[in-house]
Amino acid sequence: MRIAQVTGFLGSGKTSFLTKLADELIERGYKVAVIVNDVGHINVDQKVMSSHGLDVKEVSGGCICCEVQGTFTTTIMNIHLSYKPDIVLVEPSGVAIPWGLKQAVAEASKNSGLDIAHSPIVTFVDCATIEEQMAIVGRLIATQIREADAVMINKTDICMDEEIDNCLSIVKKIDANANIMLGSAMTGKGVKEMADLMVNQTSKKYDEAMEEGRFKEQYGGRPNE
Ligand SMILES: Nc1nc2c(ncn2[C@@H]2O[C@H](COP(=O)(O)OP(=O)(O)O)[C@@H](O)[C@H]2O)c(=O)[nH]1
Ligand SMILES: [Mg+2]
Repeated sequence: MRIAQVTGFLGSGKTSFLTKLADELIERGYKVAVIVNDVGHINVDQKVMSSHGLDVKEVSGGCICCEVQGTFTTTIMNIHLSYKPDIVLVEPSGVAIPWGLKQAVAEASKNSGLDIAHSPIVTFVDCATIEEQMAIVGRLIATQIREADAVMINKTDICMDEEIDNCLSIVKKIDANANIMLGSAMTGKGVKEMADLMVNQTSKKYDEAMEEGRFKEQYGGRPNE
């Protein structure tokens, strides 16, 4: 079983894109399940995805990466037992960071005894609003970009070439080596590319010492401290 997780701020297009991605993977013959993690009360994403006939499980009560690892393991076990998917797509809350997500999967893998492969973590960026978002939640977005295995610049369908170039340079300034894809959940641009990535590659291994060092550098302490 494979787990494919995305990050990206609220509204960047994760749900819209994952719905298209799931269709593509199903077309390729994979059995797909979806886990959404919502910190709010009404889970819109789950409704959208269920309406596409996807098997959606919800993990609520906090962010997957810091508070609900126990629940996450149970959910993954249950999905495995009841549905036996090839790929589980996970959309965490908008504040999740890749380090936490990798840790959650590593824990789930250890606790469940399941052999879980981890697809590259893709961070979604909203090309149309990146500038405003950087001004407000810049540090979070920078962390999401820096720790991701790949970055999807989404909503390119509504952006001019200059806006796309500007977004590219913002992302490259944060991580010069970022593996960047351009996409649109609206037109389906980038869906096949992301499906290839999810199916054929694995996430860089989670390295606690390195990640902690990096976290300290950025935030001056460890998470939950
Ligand atoms: N034009 C355009 N709108 C998009 C695209 N992806 C998502 N949206 C819209 O952006 C809003 C937020 O999308 P959603 O998938 O819910 O974002 P999430 O919060 O990251 O899951 C919705 O109104 C979507 O219809 C895209 O590629 N192009
Ligand atoms: Mg969503």
